[in-house]
Amino acid sequence: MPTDLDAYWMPFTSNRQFKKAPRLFTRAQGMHFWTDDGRQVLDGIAGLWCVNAGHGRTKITEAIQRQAAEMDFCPPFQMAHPKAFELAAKVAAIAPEGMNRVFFTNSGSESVETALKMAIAYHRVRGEGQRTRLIGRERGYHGVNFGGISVGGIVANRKMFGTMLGGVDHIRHTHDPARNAFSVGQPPHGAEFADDLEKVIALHDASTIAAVIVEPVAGSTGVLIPPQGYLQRLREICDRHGILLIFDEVITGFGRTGQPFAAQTFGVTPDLMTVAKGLTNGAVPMGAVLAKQAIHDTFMTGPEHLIEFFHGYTYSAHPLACAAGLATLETYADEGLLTRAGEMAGYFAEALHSLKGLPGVLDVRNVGLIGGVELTPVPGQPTRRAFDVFLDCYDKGALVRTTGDIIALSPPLIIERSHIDQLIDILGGAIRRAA
Ligand code: PXG
Ligand code: PLP
Repeated sequence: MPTDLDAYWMPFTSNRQFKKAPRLFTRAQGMHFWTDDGRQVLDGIAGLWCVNAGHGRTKITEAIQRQAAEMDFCPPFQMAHPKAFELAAKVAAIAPEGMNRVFFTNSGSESVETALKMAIAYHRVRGEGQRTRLIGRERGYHGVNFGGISVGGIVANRKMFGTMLGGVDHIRHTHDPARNAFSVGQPPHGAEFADDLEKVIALHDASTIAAVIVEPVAGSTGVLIPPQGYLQRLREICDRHGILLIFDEVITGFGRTGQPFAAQTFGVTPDLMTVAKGLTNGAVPMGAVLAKQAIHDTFMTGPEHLIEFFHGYTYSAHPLACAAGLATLETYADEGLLTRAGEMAGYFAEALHSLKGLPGVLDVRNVGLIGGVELTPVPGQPTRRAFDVFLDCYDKGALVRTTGDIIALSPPLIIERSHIDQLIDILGGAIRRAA
């Protein structure tokens, strides 16, 4: 245990509570973390929805080590290194049809900012510079930078930070427990929530709107699965009005829902897609925006010596990240991990839904290897019950994630049935004790 815990201001953490009883991991392998006092903890959330191939994968570790020794850094503006092109091509190869242009960032938040800017600039390049509005969704999470919190719909992430971006509006979320509680997989009711977009378009006029951004499955805000037909309807409305559709696949990308991307699982292709997390198995920070070729090509006009898109990061396509990404995609391919969530989904769903009927369980929802369990809040103390469950699970040897009074599960895609049994057993016990 470090002696001085003061200097580190922890992100999205109850700092004072944490520092009174710190939870430290010092080692990770496969499905597990180990605490500083040597306890093994089953990873129920793939680190933070990112370690899809499990921890400590030798191929990835060695690729990073080799790259660090060979070339630590390469400027990404007006210069490049081979692995950046190789990784972009490999990502494009598993992406939905036609989404074959890849812009690298360093996180999901940066991917979101990049995609929003790309959408607005795209319309301007095509002579529709008045299309500047961005439409998000209630309960959306798109990272923590200003664009992302503006289109995002989580009040706590917004209210402290002033007026944010102008020209942003929101459509309603799709959570409808009255009709859809305990749905297995995609809930049957709610395709019509997409029609909210028509209302927003009628209000602002389509000619002012650049893009709509949604998570195919809302993760951070408590695992909201898209109702059957909902994403299709959003796609149709966007097409009808010349509005770009952005899928934020930071959580759903790289196999989480049973296909490489949720766009493929749900059969709806967006125009732009943001990814991060699973791109490098969490081993080195990296994100990306995938664009339809036509969008990319629209920028490729004018004199060839001019920069086409005034945007980029010092660490875009960082060599260590590219090396990690290539080794990660190889690992996914070698082990069939990009479709494994589909194979495990049935067993996972059955185990998860066995929690129905436990005291305080309001809803259970799932898709692929994503699970959500919504609990009744302790009266007057929202988030308390889920946080108690989180602490209890950690004590008993399982890492889960909470948001509000919802428990989220998103285990590494290498998970075996025995791990699922253990995870649900520990979670069920904690829910009982928290009742
Ligand atoms: N978009 C989506 C859909 C996300 O889920 C981001 C953007 C931002 O990514 P970065 O890499 O900037 O964090 C995310 C991140 C949770 C949790 O427990 C989820 C995220 C991050 C931290 C915690 O739900 N998602
Ligand atoms: N701030 C300053 C002063 C900079 O010079 C730069 C990059 O050169 C940045 C911020 C942006 O940093 P990054 O490219 O890592 O996002």
